[in-house]
Amino acid sequence: MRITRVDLLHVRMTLVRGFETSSHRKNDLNHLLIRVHDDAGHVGWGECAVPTDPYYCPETTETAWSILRDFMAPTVIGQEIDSPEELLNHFAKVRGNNFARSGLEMAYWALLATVAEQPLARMLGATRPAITSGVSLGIERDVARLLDVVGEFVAQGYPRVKLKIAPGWDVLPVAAVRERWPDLPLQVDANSAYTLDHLSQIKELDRFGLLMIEQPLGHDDIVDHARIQAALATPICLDESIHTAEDARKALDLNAGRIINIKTSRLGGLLEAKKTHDLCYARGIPVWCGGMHEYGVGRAANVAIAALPGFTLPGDVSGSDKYYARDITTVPILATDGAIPVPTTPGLGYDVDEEYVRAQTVRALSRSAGADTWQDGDAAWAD
Ligand code: OSB
Ligand code: MG
Repeated sequence: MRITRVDLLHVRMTLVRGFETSSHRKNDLNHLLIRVHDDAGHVGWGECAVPTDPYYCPETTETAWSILRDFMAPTVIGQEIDSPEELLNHFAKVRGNNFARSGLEMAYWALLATVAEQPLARMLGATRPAITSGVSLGIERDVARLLDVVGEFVAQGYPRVKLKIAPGWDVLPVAAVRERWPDLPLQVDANSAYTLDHLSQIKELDRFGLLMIEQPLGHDDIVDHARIQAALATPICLDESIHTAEDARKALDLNAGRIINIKTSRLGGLLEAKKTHDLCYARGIPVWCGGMHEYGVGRAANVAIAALPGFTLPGDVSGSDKYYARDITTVPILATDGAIPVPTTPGLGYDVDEEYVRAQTVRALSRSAGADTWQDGDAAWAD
């Protein structure tokens, strides 16, 4: 198919509940939506779920905006492109910038699935009729509040809970949650807040029967994670350190962890996410789908990829209502008793509420084949 136009939207949304990790607290998100058009009038939506600040990864809303505008989208507009591989080849020279990459790639997958009249999940090779969804809960002011929040989501039927931890907020809150819910599948995520000097503190977490400890050490480390894994009974799960399927292979070869968190955005797209899944599946390594507080478009893609057979652990893909009072799809993506059904309709499986997206849009650009510049504002909303 020929890509005739790309629209780039910066869309702001406010979280229902502020979210605090070891690095910072956030209330608002500034993700980018990418819409690609083909010459037959089809469109595909993608989401670049990039954080506003460079505290989780080096990318930010601003860097993703400029990389997509100047270095990625212009290479595909006007081109005949017949596969995600081919799409990615057009801007393969761009190093890193995986969040930006994944947004454009997702839009192409959505377009491809729409044109092929197939559900995205099936195109990716998914087999599950529903995914099991957990919740990721931020750092709270005190343990009593955390227990209230955990209680709220357990009552909603979420079968697995992840707690954010940091030095000074680890053993105490974990012990309190474990005491209240002795059998709850529970895991923790440090977002790189610890060093090898904290080994004895981290080892204390071993006694709580956690499913895993996610990314305790440096965002760019796999070597020291292997040392810490060797000292722990609890499996280490890698998030920040893994940007490609090759990174996952190297980490697993080094025994830097026993579980991989697959995030489409961090891996630069659904194709690399699938490759990472396939590698782990072949080695018997469990994976689960991580999240970046995606809006409905990115969430729909997460549901699709998480339906692949190797996603044997509950993920961080919760219902829209955990994040937003109103999401950007016409029908919100909801979890019932901790399960989200995998759509069987063509494309993403969820329609975008364009009027609402427009209301939430901070800035918009559109560029058509043949044009040598982007057009501001209204052009992005033309049919
Ligand atoms: O480390 O998994 C993480 C959110 C933003 C940045 C990093 C992470 C997270 C989450 C939330 O844990 C997952 C979600 O519910 O989308
Ligand atoms: Mg994480």
